[in-house]
Amino acid sequence: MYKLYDLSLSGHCHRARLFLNLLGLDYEAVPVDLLSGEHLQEAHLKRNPFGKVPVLDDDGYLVRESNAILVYLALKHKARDWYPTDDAKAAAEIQQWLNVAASELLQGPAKAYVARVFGGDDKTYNEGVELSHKLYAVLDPLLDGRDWLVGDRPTIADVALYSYVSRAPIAGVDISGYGNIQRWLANVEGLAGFVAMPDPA
Ligand SMILES: N[C@@H](CCC(=O)N[C@@H](CS)C(=O)NCC(=O)O)C(=O)O
Repeated sequence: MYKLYDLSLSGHCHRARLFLNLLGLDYEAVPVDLLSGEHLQEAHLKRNPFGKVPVLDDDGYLVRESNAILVYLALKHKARDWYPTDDAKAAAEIQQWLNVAASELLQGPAKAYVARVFGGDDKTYNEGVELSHKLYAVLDPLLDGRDWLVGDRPTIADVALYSYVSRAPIAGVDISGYGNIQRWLANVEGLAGFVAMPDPA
């Protein structure tokens, strides 16, 4: 069975948990206590020298980086609909969104959420909010008339973007003006196997 080294309130970890659940795969979530610095101790640094979660352990083979976990699981389980690598255009579009998840999504929505939930100064939080709106102003029109980011089916692009965008209300980012984004979030939430990210206590 897979082990996922995990932090329940992390959007990166939820990204991995969500896809494991959407594929109906069994896994054990192993919490890593970032507050006590467990991610910087030797045992975790052996799993991920960058000291981050999530890390997927597949019978001793370790996959770090949430987007790499999505790719690994889709290929290993031949989930071609989720990651159609035989379609050059679809694969390129998915890669574009994985890059957005690692850049614009991280710099905006993830930054605002982390500052709100784990504590961050006003400057960091405000930058996160500003860059969230910058991203959403691009994303919303791209979703006009579409149910999914790539093609006409959900793919790992949707999984990669979902977690932090869905946390906008908790991050204090108003998404009421982005109707297409709200509709797309609901589409992901309607998928069989969907699991929500927990709210902070
Ligand atoms: N690029 C990484 C980012 C993961 C990440 O930033 N994880 C955070 C929790 S949300 C973490 O482990 N932070 C610990 C640290 O940076 O020291 C991924 O996609 O997996």
